[in-house]
Amino acid sequence: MAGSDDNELPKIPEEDMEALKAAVGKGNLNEAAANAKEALEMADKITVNIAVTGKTGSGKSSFVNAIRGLEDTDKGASETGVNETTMEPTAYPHPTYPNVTIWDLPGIGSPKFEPDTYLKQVQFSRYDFFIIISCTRFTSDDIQLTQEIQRLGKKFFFVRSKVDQDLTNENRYYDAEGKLKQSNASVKRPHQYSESAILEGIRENCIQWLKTGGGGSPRVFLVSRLDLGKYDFPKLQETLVDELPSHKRLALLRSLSNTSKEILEKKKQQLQTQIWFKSVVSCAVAAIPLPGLSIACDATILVTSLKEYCRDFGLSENALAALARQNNKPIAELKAVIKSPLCEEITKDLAFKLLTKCAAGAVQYATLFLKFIPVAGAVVGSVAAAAVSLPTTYFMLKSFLDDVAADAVRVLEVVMDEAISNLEKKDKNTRTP
Ligand SMILES: Nc1nc2c(ncn2[C@@H]2O[C@H](COP(=O)(O)OP(=O)(O)OP(=O)(O)O)[C@@H](O)[C@H]2O)c(=O)[nH]1
Ligand SMILES: [Mg+2]
Repeated sequence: MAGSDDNELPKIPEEDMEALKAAVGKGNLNEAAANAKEALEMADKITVNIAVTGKTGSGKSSFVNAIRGLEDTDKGASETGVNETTMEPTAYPHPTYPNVTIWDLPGIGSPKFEPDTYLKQVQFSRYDFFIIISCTRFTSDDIQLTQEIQRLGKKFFFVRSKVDQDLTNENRYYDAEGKLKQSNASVKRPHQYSESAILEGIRENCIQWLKTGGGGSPRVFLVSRLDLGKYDFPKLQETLVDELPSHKRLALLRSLSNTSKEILEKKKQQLQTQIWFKSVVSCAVAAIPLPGLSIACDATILVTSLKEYCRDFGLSENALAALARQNNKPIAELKAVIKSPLCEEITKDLAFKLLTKCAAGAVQYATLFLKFIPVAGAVVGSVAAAAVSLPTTYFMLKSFLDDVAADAVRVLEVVMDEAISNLEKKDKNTRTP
C-alpha cells in the first residue's frame, strides 16, 4: 500500500493537521468525535438536483441515463427513443447515490411555450442547475428559457448532443484517405478531414447562435451518448462539480462516472477531507482495543469507509462487470490492473491487517500528536491511546484511498485504450466506400 512503507512516511497535509488540532486540541476527544460524527452525518444528507430539459427527441432521457451511469436498456433507466407524453418532471435518483437526483423535464418548444409558466410548472426552485440539450441549433425557446432561469438566480449549461452523428454525416464528404471528395461552393469544408475542426465548428456555431439570440456568453458542451469518455462529457462533469457550492461537491462527485483522470483526482481530494473526521469517530465513539496492537478503534466504521471508497471508484464486482460490458472487454482485463481488494472482499479481518501494516509507521507520528494534544484531567487515558490509534487509522484510510484511486486510474486507462481503438475501427468502417 502507498504510504505504509516504514521508511518513507507520508507527510501530513497542513490542512489535515489543522483539522486534527481543532478536533482534539481541547483534549476532549469525545466532544471532538461527536462534532466529527455530526459533520459526517450532515454530509450524507446533502442532496443535489439536476434538471435536464430541451426539445423533444434531443436526447434528454439518454443524457439522464448517461449521467446516472446506466445504459438505456438497463432496469430503471429513463425510456428513450419514444415520444414523452408526460408533462410532469420525472425524478431519477442515482442508483447508487440516491441523494443525487436527475430530473427528466417535459420537452420544451410547443407553439405556446412560455418560459415562466414552464419553470413554475416544473418547480424550478428545487434544482441546483439546469442542463439544456439540443441535437441541432439551440432555438429562441432555449434562449428565452435560460434568460428566465438566470432571472430566477439559477445556473444552466448547454449540451449539444449526438455529435457522433454530425461526425458521421461530415465523414461522407471525404474519401478513405480523408480527402474532400468534391468541393461545394455553398458549404466551406477543409480539404482534409479533421474531427477537431468539425467539433470546433459545431461549438462556434452554437455559441454564435446563442449570442445573437441574446444568450450572453454561453458554455456549450459537446456530447455523444455513445462515447461518454470522449468530447466534453468529462469536462461537463467537472464543471458541474466546480459550480456547486463547496458543501455539495462531494455528494455530486461520488455519483459521477469515472470518465476522466481529473474526476478521479477530484473525488480523491474531496474524500480525503473527511478522513480525519472518520478517524476521530472511529478512535473515540466505540473504540475497542485491538489484540496485538496499541490501537483502539471501531472497526465497523473502517470497514464501511473502505467499502465506500471501493464503491466510489467503481471497484466492485457489479461496477466492473457493467464497465466490461459497456466497453466490450473481458472483466479479467480490468481486474488485472487492480491491486486493492474489491468492495466484496472487505471484512473486519482485512481492516485489521491493513491497520497492522500501517501501525509500525504511524507510531512515529505519536510524538507529533502529543505535542499539541494537552495531556490533562480525566481524558488523559483516551487521548494518550488516541495518539497512537488516530495516526494509524488516518494512514490506513489515506493509503487505501490513494490505492483505490490509483487502481481506478489504471482501469480507466485500459478502458480508454479500448475506446480509442474502437473508434479507430469505426472510423475505418465509415470511410470504406
Ligand atoms: N447517435 C446518437 N443517438 C442519440 C444520442 N443521444 C440520444 N440519441 C438517440 O436519439 C433518440 C432520442 O433520444 P431520447 O433520449 O429518447 O430523447 P428525448 O429528448 O428524451 O426525447 P423525448 O422524451 O421524446 O422528448 C433515441 O433514439 C436515442 O437513442 C447520441 O448522443 N448519439
Ligand atoms: Mg425522453
